[in-house]
Amino acid sequence: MAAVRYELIKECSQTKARVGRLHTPHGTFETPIFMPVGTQGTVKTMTPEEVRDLGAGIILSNTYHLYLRPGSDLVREAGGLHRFMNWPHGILTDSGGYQVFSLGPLRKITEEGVEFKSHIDGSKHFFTPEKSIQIQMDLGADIIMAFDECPPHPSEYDYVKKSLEMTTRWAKRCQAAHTREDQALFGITQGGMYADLRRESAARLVELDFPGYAIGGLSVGEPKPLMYEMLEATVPELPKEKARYLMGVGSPDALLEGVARGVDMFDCVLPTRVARNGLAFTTHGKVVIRNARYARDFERLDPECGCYTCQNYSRAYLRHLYKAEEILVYRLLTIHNLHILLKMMKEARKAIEEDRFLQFKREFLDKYGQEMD
Ligand code: PRF
Ligand code: ZN
Repeated sequence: MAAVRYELIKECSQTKARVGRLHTPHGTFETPIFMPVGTQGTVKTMTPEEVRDLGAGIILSNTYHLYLRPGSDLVREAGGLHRFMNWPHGILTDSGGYQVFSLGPLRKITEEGVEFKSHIDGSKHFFTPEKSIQIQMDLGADIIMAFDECPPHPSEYDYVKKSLEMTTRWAKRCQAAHTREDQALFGITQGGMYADLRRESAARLVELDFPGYAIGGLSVGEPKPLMYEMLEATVPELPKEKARYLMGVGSPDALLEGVARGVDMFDCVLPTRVARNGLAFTTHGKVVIRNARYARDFERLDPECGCYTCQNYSRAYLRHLYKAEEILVYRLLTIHNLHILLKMMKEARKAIEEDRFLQFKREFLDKYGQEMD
């Protein structure tokens, strides 16, 4: 039996939304799912038990960061990332492609791979598809990702076409290098903001028969309606019986729009990163806690939220902590943002199962508000 298997449970009658189960060696998770990000082998400010108690089943970590520090050989020596970080549930590692490409002038791309300079000490490194897979085998995540190129936005048609062709060749090299049977290697579709290239990228990858497919190259600065259009071009090319993963998307509205278009998995640093900048996602939209209007606001952060933070602390107190740079506030807002997203996804799954997802999405977004970018 394959290490990771997607089981389709129920389809929405009005949208492409679906409920499924993702079976992995470290547990079975109901989809659609949001995966909190633990870039450096920790979901910042949270213990693994806290992340688990918030309802997360699988988290994402990064090849690029763990390779540079502490080193993937060290993590392997520790018994793999699950044991090293004390997280016995699901882990997905990103291939490093996206992180390396985000380095801008610090990197150089060729057919063989990508040369880059460490953001930590400036040392030179070379990632190839084979190297990314070797590192991800050392880290030992349940799901690992192919090494891809994510073109910047905007990019010319010809560049994106050549890029996706190279990403396809790299995907094949990743498959050849991957030998661990207790891990699943997912392919990553690209294609920029061109619907025909999106379809082509997906079709080429489907020929390679991956156990799951990611949709990469989105949420790179394009307006949300354009991202939704690209999802609509990609998803129909992907097989129904495999999991679909939209990389780097985590705002509440984009999650629901992604689910409506047939996406099963999401990850994003957004909820945890903005929490550390004093921003909370609430049922009624964003709350910027440092705002002077909350100075004497003794209401709960979100009266409709049942999280630890909202049960115990006022906006005024959270604002005070933030202004005083007290580290507790980063934890409290991280708890809240993760709770809101994980609970929203749980409710979305229930709504799909009861075939009222469209109504659920409409009601949620009416309250929360739509964002165009
Ligand atoms: N490729 C990889 N990781 C990613 C992306 C991608 O295109 C994105 C795009 N938003 C986020 N993370 N490998
Ligand atoms: Zn809350």
